[in-house]
Amino acid sequence: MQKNSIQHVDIRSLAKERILVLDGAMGTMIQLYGLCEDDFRAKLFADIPGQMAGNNDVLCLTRPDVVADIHRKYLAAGADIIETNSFSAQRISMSDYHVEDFCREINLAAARIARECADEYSRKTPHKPRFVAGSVGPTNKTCSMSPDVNNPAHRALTFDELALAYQEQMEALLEGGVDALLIETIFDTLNAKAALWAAENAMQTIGREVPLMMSVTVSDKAGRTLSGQTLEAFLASVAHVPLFSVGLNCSFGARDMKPSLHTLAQRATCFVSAYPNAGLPNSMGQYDQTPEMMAQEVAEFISEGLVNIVGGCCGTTDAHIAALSALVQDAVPRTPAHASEYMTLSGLDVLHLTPQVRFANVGERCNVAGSRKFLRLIKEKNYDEALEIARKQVEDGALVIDVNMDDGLLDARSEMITFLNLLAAEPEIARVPLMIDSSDWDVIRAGLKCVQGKCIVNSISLKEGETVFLERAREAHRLGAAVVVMAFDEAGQADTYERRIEVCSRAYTLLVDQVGFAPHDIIFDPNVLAVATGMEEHDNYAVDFIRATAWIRKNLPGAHISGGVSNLSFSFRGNNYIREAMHAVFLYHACQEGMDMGIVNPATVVMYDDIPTDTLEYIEDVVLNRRKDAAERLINHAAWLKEQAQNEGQTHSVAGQETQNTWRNGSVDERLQYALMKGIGEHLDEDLTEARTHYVHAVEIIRFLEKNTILDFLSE
Ligand code: THG
Repeated sequence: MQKNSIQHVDIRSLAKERILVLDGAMGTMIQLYGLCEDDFRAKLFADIPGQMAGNNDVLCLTRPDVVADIHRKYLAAGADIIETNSFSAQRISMSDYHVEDFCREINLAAARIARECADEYSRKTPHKPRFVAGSVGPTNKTCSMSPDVNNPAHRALTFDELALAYQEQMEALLEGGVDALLIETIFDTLNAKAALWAAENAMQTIGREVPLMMSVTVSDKAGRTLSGQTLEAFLASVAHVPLFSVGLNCSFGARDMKPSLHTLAQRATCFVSAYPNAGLPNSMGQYDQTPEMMAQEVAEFISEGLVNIVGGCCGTTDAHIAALSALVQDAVPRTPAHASEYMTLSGLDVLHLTPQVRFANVGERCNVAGSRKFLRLIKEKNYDEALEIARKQVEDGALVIDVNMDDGLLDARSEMITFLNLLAAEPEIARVPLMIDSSDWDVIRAGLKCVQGKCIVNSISLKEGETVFLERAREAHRLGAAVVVMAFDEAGQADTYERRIEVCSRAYTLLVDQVGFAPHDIIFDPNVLAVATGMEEHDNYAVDFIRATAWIRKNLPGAHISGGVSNLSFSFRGNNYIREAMHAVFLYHACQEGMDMGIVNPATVVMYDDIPTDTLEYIEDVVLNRRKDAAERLINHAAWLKEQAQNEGQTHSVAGQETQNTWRNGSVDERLQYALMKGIGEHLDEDLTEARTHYVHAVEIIRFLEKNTILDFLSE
């Protein structure tokens, strides 16, 4: 282990004892020195085109004296932790100034300057050791939003590109001797996940582990990030990494930060930091909150037990930090929250799978192998309508959406990326977590690298042996996902009770003991296989699944159980009523034994309690394998039901994918209002054509919608 610092105190144990003070703004202080283009440029960048002034990080190379002077001012003001002057020093941002090839040098210098100053003060005040946090900013590009309004699937930056840029920066910071890495001003969680990925790589390469700190900036008073996530959703997305601290910076000053800080303080299992701006910027874009005013607001953070680390962001100077240092004397630090014992997933919103959520339904319809319509739409590249399938599932109550692009005629990887990127731009869909479904690991990996939320991988298994299983499990974990484990091993698919529990318990031990998976992030799929196929050896499939479910619940604590429920009824294709009734019966029994998740059609309308007694008996005979001739009897009964329905001139066909939505039954005005509110484009052509016949001028349609839709919306 490399030893750069003179102090032997661990920042982690210190944070347990007292509230630590982080420094203030670097940029604000730099401005006070009145530097000009020549200061930024010096001899080193004489030949670089464009302007260099404003590129603060290069000062580590061209005016290290100024950077050191600022560090010393913050240390003298009482900062326990100073941040390196490296906020934008990765090649993505530095290429704006044509100095991307200097990133390593800038970061090395940034770390060394800060290290030297911190050590100097640690020697001066041995009772108060000082630390250096390597500053890692968000870059000027985002991984989960499109910069092109005409092409929402476009990304200016990929996860891999960003992770490489961050890794280069972080390796240099670590080599230069930082005590921690601070990933800050996070506005896009996917960028932040790339930073965490890079941090692990960098620490591995350099051979030194340091505490990781993260700080988010919220963009609105509702406490969401710019990329739309709530803070709880954000926490779920980064929960795979044991952080030293998580917190808030920048934003709208301390007062406005408080509600969000409450959320973090309540949930975060690590330390919490807050370093706000000096209030809101005035009309000149300057921050004029005095140190006293700011300290008054931050004092509330402390008295309410919300923080472990405080400091300043834009507009703060050493005077502000001195005021904060005075505040934390004898103050009591916040106690970290207990870790949740439940699976927590996220899209834009968080999903806690507590026991109150008795069954989490995963929408099965965005699957090219499971829906002819979805396959056709993807083949036609009609993504608008493909997205409608996702939207409808969310409207129908799906808590998670499964996405599968495995089809011989499709480029599954590229379709997965396109669809997930498009989905990210639809807040009503993107609010739910995603299940990334493929038999090709490359497709799953690519999918995970497109999504800011905490996803589920569907799936991994022991089919190709332990090495591949562990490799994929580790990668899924590092990318922050929960996993579905199919009951498969080297010998094939587990299709008996004994084989199912054998494979699942082996996988559980490997995941928990060797990969470090939390048991609640493991979902077993003990294989829902088709029954009533005419093959006797299939008759006990559902019974064995249900028995295995009970065993897993009891013996593999914390793990969840899921399955592809529609597989069960493949032999009744074409008879949706019987299929849905079979699913209801299967779920009724499996959920009693602990199945708590399932890939299903969320539009299902058949309820267990509504199935007529005779039909129920035929179906339970099949599902529970109660008699030898069960399948034959159900087939006959199904045929009889169909005949009856036809005679009555009505069908039992249920609200499946192809069925008209009820909102389509309204007047044309109502339909247009609904489409506008929900952003549904599918029927616009026909509806607008119809509306044109009701109004003299086209603009009247807009006036009507403006008036009614907005009012309806506000009164909701
Ligand atoms: N376990 C896990 N993942 C899975 C499955 C599983 N993913 C895929 C599949 N199995 C679950 N999803 C579906 C989706 C649709 C259907 C079945 C399973 C289905 N579709 C209709 C059919 O084939 O008859 C298609 C109807 C249409 O075209 O609209 O039944 O087991 N972990």
